[in-house]
Amino acid sequence: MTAMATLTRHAPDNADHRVVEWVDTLARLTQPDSIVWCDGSADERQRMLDESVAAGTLIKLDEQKRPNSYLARSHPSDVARVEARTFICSEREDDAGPTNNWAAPAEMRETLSGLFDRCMRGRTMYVVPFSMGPVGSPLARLGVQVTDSPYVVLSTGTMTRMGADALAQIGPDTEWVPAVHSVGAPLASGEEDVVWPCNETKYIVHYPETREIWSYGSAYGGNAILAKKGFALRIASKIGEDEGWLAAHMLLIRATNPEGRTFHVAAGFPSACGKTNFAMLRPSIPGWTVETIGDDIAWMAPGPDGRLRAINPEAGFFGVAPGTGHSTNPTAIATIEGDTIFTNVALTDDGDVWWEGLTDDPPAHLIDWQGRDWTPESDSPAAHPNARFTVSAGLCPTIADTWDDPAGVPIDAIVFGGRRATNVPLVAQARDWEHGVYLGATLASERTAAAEGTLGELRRDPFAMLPFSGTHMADHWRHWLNVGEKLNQTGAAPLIFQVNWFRRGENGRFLWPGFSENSRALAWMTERLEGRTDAAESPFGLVPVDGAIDYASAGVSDEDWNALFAIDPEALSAEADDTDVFLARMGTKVPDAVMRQHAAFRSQL
Ligand code: GTP
Ligand code: SPV
Ligand code: MN
Repeated sequence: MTAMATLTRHAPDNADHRVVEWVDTLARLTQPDSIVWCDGSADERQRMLDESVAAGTLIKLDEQKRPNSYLARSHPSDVARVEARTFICSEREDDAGPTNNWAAPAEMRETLSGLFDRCMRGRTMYVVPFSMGPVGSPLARLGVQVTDSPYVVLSTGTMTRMGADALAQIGPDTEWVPAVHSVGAPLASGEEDVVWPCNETKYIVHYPETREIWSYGSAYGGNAILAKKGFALRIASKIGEDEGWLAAHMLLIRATNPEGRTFHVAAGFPSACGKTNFAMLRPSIPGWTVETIGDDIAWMAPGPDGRLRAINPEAGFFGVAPGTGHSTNPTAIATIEGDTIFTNVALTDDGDVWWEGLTDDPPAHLIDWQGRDWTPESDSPAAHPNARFTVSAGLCPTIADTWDDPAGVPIDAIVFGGRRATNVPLVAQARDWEHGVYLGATLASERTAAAEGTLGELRRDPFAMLPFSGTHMADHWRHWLNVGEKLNQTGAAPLIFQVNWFRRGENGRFLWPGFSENSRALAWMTERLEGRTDAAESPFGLVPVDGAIDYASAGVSDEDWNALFAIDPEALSAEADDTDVFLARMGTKVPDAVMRQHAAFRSQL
């Protein structure tokens, strides 16, 4: 018997033979030293945490200050998603569309076979079965990732339902998404490992038709936790289009008004634009509560009653640390008191963590995210701007008791938002579903540190899905129009809104205080749902009438309030011109409805 065959025999008895054969094939290609089938148990997790500490990949934080928590420091070149190295390899280029990098599948498979050849030598290959969504839910989907990164196994263990229960769901006829990941850093015999192995060459590759993911060279976030953006957005957006449901880069909340009426809201903002914060909103308005269901991804399908029902396919939060503090997001701070893996934050002298925005005053001395001494006089930030925490959703004090309901929750409102210094009002309601799709399709936002690229640059980010669509973006829009039509026929389609917390005044200051005060925009949306308040026409849709939102209690002056809704015809006309260019770039597949809505926008100016 060959060594490899011996290794594969460690597969659990109930493992589906297709999974076993797939693992076997990959083991022959990548030639790891050993194979571990992950069962998702607490013992297994502790063992991997201990091993990672011994290897230097994780630093154990002070047990009193931050129980059962760890710090990881990535390689300085591996700190965010690499959009330029992310590929959608559909059979036809036209199915990937102008917003995605495309390569012919056959060509890409050849490139990847070369890269993956013997790439796990000297390492362990972990086999990581997982369920996106509650195990056994009709809305859940299964996947198996192989990876040579223990950090990625630990992350996937938090972000998904990982282990034996998920594997047991895979029978001979079950669909599952195979995901292959390697850091691309084989070890020669006797070669000492580095703390964060990765490779300068990176490929994050998706084959939407065959529902496969291959990722090489990075261990960071969405590049490597393939269940998340790779599966739950890129592959799922294609599955959703084939099957009639929506995969969305959206948070999910349940809001309860003072009368006890509940509303479910899904909100799509681009990366690092406030989803986690809105998902954990602590309303400033007395009598309101907001509970968390998800902070990044929603899968939404028309339910048996014709209403749109949503699940959070994830099981944890991979949240942005900088800017998260007691005053901005106390719920997140409570969530990460312990049992958290932090990545690229700073280390305090007493074994705790710190990042810009955690406290008003920085500690006098820190070890920065690259392991260097840091003081408030240092001229680079102590934490990387895309530093993150990884923590189980169940630890969030505001988690809704329905967050893992296998049947999902019924959606009342859908919200789009971005970082816009100008033009876009604080809140507006789409006139109907078609107008809402137009608002989502033309969404723009300033670039953040969540991906490599030029910070602050204004770019189109349709549906907050620019880096996450597994299909042609215009097909994505048509699909949303189709789902809306179906909802309008059989049930009630949710109302659609657009928000902007980031409009700026003189000297670049934010006009709106944001965070807890965002509850005022949320309350207005629910009042629109209930038909309790009138709205006024604007080029962006329906906006609050005078007195509908108590902005004075949010500390906002009349002048700033007006500025939050100000219409500058010249600037809007320039924006409409830019939208012309953008829609032309999307090509001939742009639905007529979107063109019609754009013409209507222009005619309003
Ligand atoms: P991904 O996980 O990358 O998809 O991002 P996200 O949308 O969940 O982003 P998150 O909520 O973590 O927010 C990122 C940054 O936005 C943080 O630095 C926050 O401080 C900031 N932010 C969130 N809400 C507001 C707001 O209402 N106003 C302002 N000014 N900043 C905000
Ligand atoms: C995002 O960038 O939108 C994230 C983080 O949620 S990552 O999982 O790295 O994509
Ligand atoms: Mn995200």
